[in-house]
Amino acid sequence: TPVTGLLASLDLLAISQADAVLHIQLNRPAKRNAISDGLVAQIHTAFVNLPETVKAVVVSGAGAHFCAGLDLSELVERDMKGAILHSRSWHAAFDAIQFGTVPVVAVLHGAVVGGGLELAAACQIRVAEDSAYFGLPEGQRGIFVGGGGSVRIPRLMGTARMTDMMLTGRVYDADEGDRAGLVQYRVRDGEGLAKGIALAQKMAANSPMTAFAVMHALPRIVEQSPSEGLFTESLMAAAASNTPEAQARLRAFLEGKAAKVTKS
Ligand code: 1HE
Repeated sequence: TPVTGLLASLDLLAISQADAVLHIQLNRPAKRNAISDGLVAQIHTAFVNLPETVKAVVVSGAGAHFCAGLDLSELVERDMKGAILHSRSWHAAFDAIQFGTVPVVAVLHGAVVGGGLELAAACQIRVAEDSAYFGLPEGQRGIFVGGGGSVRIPRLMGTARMTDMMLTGRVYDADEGDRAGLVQYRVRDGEGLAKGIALAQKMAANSPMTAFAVMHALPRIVEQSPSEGLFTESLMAAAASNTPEAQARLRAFLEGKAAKVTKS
């Protein structure tokens, strides 16, 4: 169903909602979904204004590619302050994804390059179709990542692999990206959206407190010393289990009313 209100007026994003899952599609196919200043602003607006009925989001790209990265036609010479603020506007938008209200699945096909890979890296789950490929052409363009890539991408694939991609222009195909840790799921062409929606539906059915803990506590615990991390974990565990929803879910399992853990 089309979304009404503020989100409906975002012309660079096509937005629709089915039950608790919102689908946000980058919608500049003629420019291979290159991220202009306007698109960064709309991504930020969308993620800080998600309706309360939304419990998970799927992000995909219209046309033959997920995203060609920074809109190079807007790469004007800026003074130091302006350039930093430009990069910070990307950080704000992608932080609104990573540390937002609900988990996000990126469905990747075709080019996932530069800022497109930075965007994908801010999402919790990445699904790659056969056609997906990953590159960081900033090296060829004479620039550097500015959308959080140097923080997020090494945490997925390791510093050595990212260094190689940036210095040699190496491009990873979907299987290589999978093996390197860039994505969690690999599907055939045309199957990404259905997979992304199915995963989003599973995530939407979780306790909101669990989703919150995984999104907001886990990445921070990973940054802490083991001693601080263990203590933060205990605090988060205590907060999560002391909710009526957790109590009801535990009771349901003990009464044989909840699903068991099974293979696939
Ligand atoms: C663009 C952009 C763009 C396409 N900015 N206009 N990103 C890059 O260095 C990637 C540059 N793009 C490409 O390598 C290719 O376009 C693709 C592999 C993504 C797609 O190829 P293809 O053959 O399907 O399309 P195309 O013919 O190259 O492009 C179609 C149109 O989109 C064309 O414009 P037209 O007016 O001639 O039709 C292209 O100019 C335009 N287009 N990509 C502007 N990126 C916060 S820092 C982040 C830093 C970065 O992201 S650097 C990496 C930038």
